[in-house]
Amino acid sequence: MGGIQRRAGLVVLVSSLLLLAACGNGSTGAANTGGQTSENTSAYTVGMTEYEFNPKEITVHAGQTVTIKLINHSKEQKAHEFKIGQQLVKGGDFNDKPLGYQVDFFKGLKVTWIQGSDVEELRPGEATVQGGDADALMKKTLSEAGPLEPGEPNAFVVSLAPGGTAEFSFTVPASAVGTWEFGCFEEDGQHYVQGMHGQFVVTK
Ligand SMILES: [Cu+2]
Repeated sequence: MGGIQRRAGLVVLVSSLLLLAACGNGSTGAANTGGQTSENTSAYTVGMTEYEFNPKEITVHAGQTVTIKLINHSKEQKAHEFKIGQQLVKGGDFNDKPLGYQVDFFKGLKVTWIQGSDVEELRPGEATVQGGDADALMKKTLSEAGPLEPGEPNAFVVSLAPGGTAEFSFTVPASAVGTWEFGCFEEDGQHYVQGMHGQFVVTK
């Protein structure tokens, strides 16, 4: 009898592990609006188009390892980018162009680069970005995209050509608890102005 109970326990354990594995791998669904969440990891697929992100709100927990997969679904052959921060910064002759955020969510974080295709720009800002072809992409960004625009805060940013994808992960620090924003500032901030931003909420 003890043997049967033990085996039943093992079956439950194996099933739970399989379930966890299935959750961790998520992010292939076309209509993915939420994260596949287990206790310490969550994965989000974030679609980018004119001029919005889908989903528009992401909620994560401090201590979680979060994987974000970006897909540029542009129908107008436009590049789109992804930044997370607080305190909008504007520039331009009339101080009316959103350029980014004063506070970069990724500052001091370690970002693991998993994969990317048709990546136009990968800037580390003040994050440490490692893995995959991150080094080559960052070098390419420096040589092709050049320095930041005047007044543009130095921040972690991924910009994708139409059809491009990028996948990266990071662990959310306890100090990040609060409400952040993610946004796209392409075309002198016009994408942001047209509504291309969303909420990134970090709970305890
Ligand atoms: Cu955009």
